[in-house]
Amino acid sequence: MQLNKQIEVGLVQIGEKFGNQYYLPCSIGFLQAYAQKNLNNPGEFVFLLPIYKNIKINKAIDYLLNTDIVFFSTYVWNYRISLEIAKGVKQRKDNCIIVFGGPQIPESVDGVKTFLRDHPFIDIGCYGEGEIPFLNILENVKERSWENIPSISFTTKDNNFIYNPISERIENLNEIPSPYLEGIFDSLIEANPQENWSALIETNRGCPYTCTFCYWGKKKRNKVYRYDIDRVFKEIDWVSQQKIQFVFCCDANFGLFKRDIDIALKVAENKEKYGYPETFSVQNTKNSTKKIFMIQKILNDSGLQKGVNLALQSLNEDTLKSISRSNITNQTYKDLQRIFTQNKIPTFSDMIIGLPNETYDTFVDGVSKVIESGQHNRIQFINLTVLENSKMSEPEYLKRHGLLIKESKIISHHTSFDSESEVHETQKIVIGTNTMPKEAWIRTKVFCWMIALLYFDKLLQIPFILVNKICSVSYRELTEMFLVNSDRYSKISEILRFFITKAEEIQNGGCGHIALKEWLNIWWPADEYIFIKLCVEGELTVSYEEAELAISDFLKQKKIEFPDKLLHQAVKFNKNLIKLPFIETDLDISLDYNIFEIYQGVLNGVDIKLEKGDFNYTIDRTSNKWATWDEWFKEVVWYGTKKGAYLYDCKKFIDNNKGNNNIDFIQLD
Ligand code: B12
Ligand code: SF4
Repeated sequence: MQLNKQIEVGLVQIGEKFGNQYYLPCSIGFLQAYAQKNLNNPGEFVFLLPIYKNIKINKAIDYLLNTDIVFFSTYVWNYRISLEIAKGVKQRKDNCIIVFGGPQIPESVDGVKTFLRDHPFIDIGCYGEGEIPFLNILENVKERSWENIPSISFTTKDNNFIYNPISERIENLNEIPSPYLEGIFDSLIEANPQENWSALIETNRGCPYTCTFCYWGKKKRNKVYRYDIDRVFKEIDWVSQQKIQFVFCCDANFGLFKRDIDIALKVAENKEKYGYPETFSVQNTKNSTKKIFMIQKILNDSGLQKGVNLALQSLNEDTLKSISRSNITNQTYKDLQRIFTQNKIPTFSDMIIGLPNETYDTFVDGVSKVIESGQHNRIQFINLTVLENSKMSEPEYLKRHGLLIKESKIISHHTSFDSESEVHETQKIVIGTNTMPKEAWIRTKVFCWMIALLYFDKLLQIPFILVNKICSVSYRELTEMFLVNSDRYSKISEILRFFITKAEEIQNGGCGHIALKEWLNIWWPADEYIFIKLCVEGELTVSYEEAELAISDFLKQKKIEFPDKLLHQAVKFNKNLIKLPFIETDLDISLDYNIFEIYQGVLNGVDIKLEKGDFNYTIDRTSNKWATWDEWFKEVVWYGTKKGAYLYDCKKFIDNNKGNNNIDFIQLD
């Protein structure tokens, strides 16, 4: 390194494209902002614009070849591509210093030692908060002396491994300047006018909980430190002025502090005033019904959030204990579900497949209960992954719970199928445990896809709700009817076999999604793939016939009294409510039972009794129409996925519209 020349600093934080947007590379921005404020001689350094997206590896290497030092910000989604770029830079310029940081860098002595030995082209691995080490590395770059820098490990020239313990966290976060307000991203935005940026806002750091599957769930990250509210407000103004549509709040527990209500109000006020941000996505705090409700009401009323994620992960007490979440009560979940339903704010929930001490039975019973407590929009079933630095990644924990891990490709659903991607990122998926052996994991996974298809994609939600309400057949039993291979239901059996193949594929390292060029060229989750296939290939009718037969067989076998006509009409009604393209008319429909009222009652948490009579409805199939399959794939299946908004609106039939050209009529027998 020439001593009189400016030091060129390369920055890499590769993010994924969500829709048509990239996140501004926030983490690297924090580091640069902190260094620029605190460097003894900032003029000695030139910071290149960061590489923020997946570009060709050679292009990235060429871009970095003049640098003296390159910092990589690494997460599970950009780890391998970062390694490839770093290796290439080092091969072509061996005096360039390579530094890796971010949650992907092991914090334990053994972990980081192996990491550095496995990747000899990396000079320094940095764990934990990065501001102080980043600054110190730059201050010492000319001498290359890293001995006194906290939170890093490196190998000396004579091949000695040095581990410097992780430093205390920064208590006064206001010492870290805001990358947004300091203009760190201004030239990046200017240089890339084609991009539609999203932003991340951090109002505090830390999480008081200790969930074993989470990077944050460690004692050293337990204390929550806050930024001054003025600064947070100024950042919100900045994103509004930059016309940023999507903002994600990094806080692990939004709503933990009373001031979070003021923050939500400020974002809502800005949306009203400037039109931006359009969306503000937060992760709710736990155990605080009132604050969560108030915040979500503000966000939903202002259109900043469309639906609330009520994450619960598992309902099984033993599981909650073993993942250290027993202090996060499911009662809060239930209360919130009820309040949101009453206030007509849509919710969806997360449940994780493969957690310790979970069995097939506990998991699917849990799913049933979540639906019964009011979740009719969507449960997102998430595969458990083992994250670096989490409690779960420790050998003793893995052994104790018999976690079987498969390294498999990371492919997020609804992202573009990119056949030219040079590197595949991978994640460690749990595909079996002591209590859920591999076969049981497959059964669980298949159950999840089946209930997603039948219940949350709304194919059979109406008959399921009726049978559950009138005869107390659980949602588990209703779904398990479709998990039987039988010649009598060949279509259903074909779907079942497909799901089993996809689950096996995950156990063998695949992703379980399906991408088709002619279906928007994006990755579809297996249930949505089947939903589309049935619609596109005109197979809905036969599937509904089989479904009716399967439910009827089950009820007879169990000697459960349920009128055939009621079942038939519920199935047919449901079929006619499925949104489809190319339809130009509304549909009037006559039923002999108050099926729609009962259905709506359950969705809204109101008890309505079954009645026989003359019930006429109009299905509104013309307020929203889709003229091509592509439009329908996108607007209905993809964008509607979280709420499972796959059914048309329907209202009680008032005028006698029969004979009107724009309305068809069917009488169900
Ligand atoms: C915002 C966020 C997202 C956003 C987008 C992130 C993005 N693409 O930029 C969304 C919502 C899309 C997302 C999704 C996911 N996320 Co996320 N997400 C976060 C979150 C909440 C904030 C990250 C952040 O920017 N924080 C603010 C910055 C300043 O902190 P930081 O990134 O940790 O950086 C500091 C240090 O790590 C360090 N550092 C970072 N880089 C570098 C580089 C150098 C050289 C140095 C020295 C230091 C350093 O210094 C920084 C400042 O102190 C974190 C949790 C959290 N609160 O941090 C999880 C987190 C990053 N996500 C995580 C995960 C697992 C995911 C998912 C895979 C979840 C899933 N199962 O689907 C998906 C996949 C995303 C994808 N495919 O891109 C994990 C990552 C663990 C890992 N080893 O990578 C985290 C840590 C949460 C967890 N559960 O443990 N996520
Ligand atoms: S999962 Fe959420 S609550 Fe649990 S430790 Fe991680 S951030 Fe905290």
